[in-house]
Amino acid sequence: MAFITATLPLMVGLILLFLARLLKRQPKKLKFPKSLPSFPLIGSLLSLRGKLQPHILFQKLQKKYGKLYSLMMGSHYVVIVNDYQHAKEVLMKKGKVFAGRPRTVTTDLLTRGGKDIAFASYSKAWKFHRKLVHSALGMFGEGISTIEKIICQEANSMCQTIITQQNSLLDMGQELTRAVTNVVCSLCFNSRYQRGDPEFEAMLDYSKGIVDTVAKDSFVDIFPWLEFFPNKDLKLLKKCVAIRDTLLLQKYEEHKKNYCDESVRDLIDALLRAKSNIKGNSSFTQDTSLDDDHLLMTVGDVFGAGVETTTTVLKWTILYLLHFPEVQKNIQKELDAVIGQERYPKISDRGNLPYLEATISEVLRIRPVSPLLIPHVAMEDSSIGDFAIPKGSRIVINLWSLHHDEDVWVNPGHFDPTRFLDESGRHIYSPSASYLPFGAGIRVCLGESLAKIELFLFMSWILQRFTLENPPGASLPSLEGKFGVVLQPPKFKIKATLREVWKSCELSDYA
Ligand code: PLO
Repeated sequence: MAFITATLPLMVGLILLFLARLLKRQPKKLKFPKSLPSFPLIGSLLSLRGKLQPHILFQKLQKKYGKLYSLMMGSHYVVIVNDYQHAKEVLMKKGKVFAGRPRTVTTDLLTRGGKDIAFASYSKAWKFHRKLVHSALGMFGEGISTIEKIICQEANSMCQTIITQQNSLLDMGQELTRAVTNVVCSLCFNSRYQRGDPEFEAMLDYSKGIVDTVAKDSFVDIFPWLEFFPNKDLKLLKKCVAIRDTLLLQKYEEHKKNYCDESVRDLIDALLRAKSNIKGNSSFTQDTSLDDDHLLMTVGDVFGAGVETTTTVLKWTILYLLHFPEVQKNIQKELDAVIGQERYPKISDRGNLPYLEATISEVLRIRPVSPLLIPHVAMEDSSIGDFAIPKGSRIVINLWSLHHDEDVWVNPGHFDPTRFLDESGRHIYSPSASYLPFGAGIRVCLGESLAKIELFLFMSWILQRFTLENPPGASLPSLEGKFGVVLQPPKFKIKATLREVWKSCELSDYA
């Protein structure tokens, strides 16, 4: 009896422990996300009709279906995520599970069936290629000053052009595109374009064609069999991709001819070196190969992404400054106080210009470059929150919803850089986790730091010297974007005037 009394608490404890273990092992009851009505063949198309752009429509549908819901795009099961808790689970916590990419007709055309980085699905080979590009771009990491020099040279050349155009209306889009293109050209091909270069014009042309037709959930991507019917968009995309490929190949051949192991001049050289290292390595496998298609498509990605995204953000920034001249004045006040007129802005000024940094952050919030990111695919059966997600589901992160969430942001539709500043106004801070302009996790934007440096330097160079205004008498350009693979601002012209304080300044040319 005494034995039983003595061991009773121990036994009860053991039984409780056993029960607790058992309960823990019981899988959580998962449910499927609420779904939009869907029909055979057409899927949920009937609920997606109307004039609203997809990111705004998906945001609105939350009211009826909740923050996470599903729909059918033709025969594909798609889950839409509208809040940051679920978004972070997809991108970060379960990043590898959701690292797949869907194959679509248009992206397959652009990337030779997924031989690039951005649109290629997750695989060992993909991981290897991404690492290669990362370190190839990183080789400029030690040479951050090389990048700084390239950007400042382009900023200087752009400012020279603006000076000559002061009395006419200026399409800043063109100038910005050339400046940004030249930065990426230096990094990828060790070359640059002069104003009016026919190759540059051709590049602008094909890139516009690609942006207008690729990866925007067009019908042919939802119903792939449409590929076999006459299709104007697809014809344009094929033509533009062919022009791009000829150009890329030409650069590649030139590089192969002049390649020298000792001096790696740019991304192509770095990839060529990696290629020859791989060949010489006995542990070479299929997963660590780098064939010509992969190399070309990877360069195409870096080049395309480098140009289209940064240019788009710069255009949005200027567009917002036209609408909010007081923000422009504040930035100029800060530039005058920190840099003055004796020298040009440099990277190390970044920490001392919080208002400019806050303005760029706010532009990236209010008009994210990629409002729906690129869709992810579940590589195995999994879950998001309490929802079951079957293998093969496509997951769309609605970044627009995250950045315009009323529960998180005060008056999210309003442009207000000060939301990114602390109370003293002297330090930039992150007011919410519901902010992922570059995505997150293993597929986070490869060019994030380069982009941030470019945005900062170009904007500080321009605003140090010029005031940008809407042409007198003209109505302000719309702030509505056009959805596509990037969210495009409308075309607009501006009047740029050299600032009063600069009229008497003789600053030597940037060398
Ligand atoms: C832009 C047009 C180019 O001609 C080809 C190209 C390559 C990479 C794409 C880019 C385009 C658009 C922006 C993309 C980028 C890869 C990553 C980036 C989609 C289509 C974003 C915003 O995710």
